[in-house]
Amino acid sequence: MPGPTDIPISAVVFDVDGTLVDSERSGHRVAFNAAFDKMGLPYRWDEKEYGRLLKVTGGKRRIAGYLLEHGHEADEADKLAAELHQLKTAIFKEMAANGSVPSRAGVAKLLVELREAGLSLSVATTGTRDWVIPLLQRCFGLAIFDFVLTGTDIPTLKPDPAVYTAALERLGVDARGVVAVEDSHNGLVAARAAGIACLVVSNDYTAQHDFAGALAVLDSFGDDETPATQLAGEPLVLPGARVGPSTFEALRP
Ligand code: XBP
Ligand code: MG
Repeated sequence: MPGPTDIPISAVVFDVDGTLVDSERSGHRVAFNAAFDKMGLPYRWDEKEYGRLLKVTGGKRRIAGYLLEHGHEADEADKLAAELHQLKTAIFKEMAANGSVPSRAGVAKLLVELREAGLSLSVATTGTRDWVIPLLQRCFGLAIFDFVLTGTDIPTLKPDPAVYTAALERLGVDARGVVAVEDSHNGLVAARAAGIACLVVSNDYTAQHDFAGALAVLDSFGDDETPATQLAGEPLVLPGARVGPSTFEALRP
C-alpha cells in the first residue's frame, strides 16, 4: 500500500442516504410502509427492523429479501418487489420534492464552501435516480455537483465498487486526489474497493458498523449548534469543530 502522497485532494464524492441527507428512518422507511399499505400487504417495517434491513443495499433487493424471509416463493417475491419498489419510489420522490427529507446538519454550507475552495463535488449513491435528482435539487441545487451517479445508472450496488469506479472514470484524476464521504460499512467497502480513501460520517443507524479502513470516523459534519466529534482515525483538521475545506486540504490519504 503506497504511503502518504503529496497529491492534494481535488475531488470529493458524496454518498446520499445517511450522508448528505437524513433519509432512512423517517423517509424511505415511511415510503416502504406506505407502499405495503397501498398494495394491501400486512407488512410494516418499524425503526428497529429497518435498521437490520438496511444491511441490504437497494430498496428492491431489500423488499425481495424480506418477502423471501416471509414465505413468498422466489418468482413471486421478485415480481411483488418490483411492483412495491415502483410504488415506493413514486411516494418517496414526492417526499423528496416537497421538502420532507432533510439534509444533515452542516452539509449545505459545507458543499458551498468546498465548491468555493475549488474542489470538484459529485455523488455516488445506490438510490434510484427518480428520487435522487429531485432530492438533491431541493436540498442543495443540482448545479453544485459535477455529476450524479445512482443505482439506476450503475445497477451493481454497493458494497460493490462499481459506482465509485465509474465516478473515478468521470473525474479522470489520480484516485489519490479523491476522497469519498460515506455513512455505512457497505459504502466504505465500496469506496475502498475502488481504491478511493473514505471519510465516514456515521449516524444513529450506522454507529455500530465496522469502519476499519476509513481515513477517519466522525459523528457528524458539525455546524454552528453542534460540534463534530471525531470517533476514530488520524486527527482531522476541524475548524470550529466542523468539517470544512481545510479538513480535505490537509488530507494525504
Ligand atoms: C442507500 C440505499 C438505498 C436506500 C433506498 O443508498 O441502500 O437503497 O436505502 O433507496 P446510499 P432505493 O447510502 O448508497 O445513498 O429504494 O431507491 O434503493
Ligand atoms: Mg449511505
